Formats: sequence, C-alpha cells, structure tokens
Amino acid sequence: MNVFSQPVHDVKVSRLILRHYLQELEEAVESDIIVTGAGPSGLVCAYTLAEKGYKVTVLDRRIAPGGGIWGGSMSFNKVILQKDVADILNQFGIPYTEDEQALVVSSVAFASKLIFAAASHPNIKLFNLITVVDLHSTENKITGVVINNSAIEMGGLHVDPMVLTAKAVLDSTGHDAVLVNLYSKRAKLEMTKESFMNATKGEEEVVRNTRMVAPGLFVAGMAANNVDGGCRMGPIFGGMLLSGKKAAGLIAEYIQK
Ligand code: 48F
Repeated sequence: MNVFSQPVHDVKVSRLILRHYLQELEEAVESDIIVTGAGPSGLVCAYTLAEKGYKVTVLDRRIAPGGGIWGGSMSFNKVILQKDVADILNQFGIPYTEDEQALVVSSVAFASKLIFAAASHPNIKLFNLITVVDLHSTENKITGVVINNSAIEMGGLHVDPMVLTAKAVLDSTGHDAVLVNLYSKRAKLEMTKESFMNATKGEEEVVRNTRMVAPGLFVAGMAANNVDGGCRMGPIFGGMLLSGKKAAGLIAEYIQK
C-alpha cells in the first residue's frame, strides 16, 4: 500500500512551480512600492505598508532574506534592542529577555519572524535570488528597478535584465546603499559615506537619516547612514526597526500626494 493517496509526479511539480512563481512575478511588474533589501529595515517597511493596504514587492539578492540579522555578533547568535521597540517585537511575536535595561533576542528567531511576517502577507510578494542592477525613471521620478537573477549577475553572464515598476522605491540594501549609489551615477547627489562605529550615535542617526533622496527614491537602514555619513553600528537593531517604520510613513505620504 502506498503512503500517499494522491502522488505528485515530477511533471506536476514543475508545472505548479512555474505557474505560481510566474504569476507572482507578473503581478510584481506593477506594484505600489518596491523594497530592495530584505534586512530588518526593509522587512519592517514592507510589512507596515502592506498592513496599510499597499501592494509591496520585496527583492533580495541572497538565497535567504534577513540581511545582517542571522549571524548576531561575531557568530554569537544574539542581538540587542532598546526597550523603546518592545512593542514592535510584540507585534511580530518575537520573544525577548530584558537584561540591564535592554532587550536580548535570538537572532534566528528575530530574522525568521520578520521574514515570515513579510513572506506570508497577502499584500507582499517576496523574491529572493533577485539582484537590483539599476533604476527605472519616468519624468525625473524613480519609478522602478531593473533586475536580474543573482546567479546570472554572479556569473557575469551577458543576459539582459527586466524591469519592475512602482510608485516608490526603497533602498534598504544595508552598508552598500546600492540604489542611491546607482542614482548618484546619473544625477548630482552628495554622499558622505558611513562613519566609524558608534552604536549610540549610529542608532539615532539611522532614524534621522531615513528620508526621500530623490523623487520616488527612499533610503532606510544602514544605507541611510551610508548616504548621510552616520555611524556604523554592531548587532543592535532598534534603529533599523524604527527606520523601516519611518520610511513606510514617508512613502505612504509621497504616494498619497
Ligand atoms: O544589511 P541589511 O541587514 O540591511 P539593514 O536593514 O540592516 C543593517 C543591519 O543588518 C546591520 C547593522 C545592525 O545595526 O548595522 O548591518 O540596513 O540587509 C540588506 C539586504 O539587502 C540585500 C542583501 O542581500 C541584504 O539581505 N541586497 C544588497 N544589495 C542588493 C540586495 C541588490 N543589489 N539587490 C537586491 N538585494
């Protein structure tokens, strides 16, 4: 007697994957917001906008979204957050321990809860293994991104990319600030570059530096400190969460206008 009453043959596996993936990718050709970089700031921004009813596409070049969260500090898989963001941890169901007036969290629980919230939200399409290689522009506004498969990019193959469009685009690519750097190649933009490590300063600055860089192009997370010269910081994440929230508010305001 067979274990499975309805065996799934290889042909069906291939057909279902193609049908459902390509349907999602086709829907992502036009969204309200494209979030590039599924680290903490990007995931929180995407989720906050999705909760407001916006259609959000999240892209990450790596196989596993979550950015710099997973490894904790020097591979010790704990991260630290300020008590002020306990409500955000509660919102995502992330368990924490309070110690010395700060919150200690498992980096694995933190990353996976944020990813799950975004990946399972009906208003979010999340694609891994997709690299943003350029920006799309219409009438002096940023109106989308140019994408390619990460393996094609890594292999240096000459394969033309594809465009996804949106009303606004977020650069949450972390230290590299990829989208803002691409923008600055074509248009005049002062970039100060990230400063030395100082968590106390950097955590304040990352929220202050979260902003619209050019019409339709927003920056959050470490990318924001790279653009405006804020400090680098280690495995402390309150600023990243608040930066994502702030970016969501700014983007919603821009789209409504
Ligand atoms: O670096 P990352 O986690 O961004 P973040 O939200 O958070 C920073 C912290 O993790 C940490 C810190 C803590 O205080 O300082 O660094 O600013 O995640 C950035 C994501 O962007 C993806 C990358 O794979 C990562 O998951 N990414 C980078 N470049 C591209 C990209 C690209 N060109 N296309 C798509 N994704």
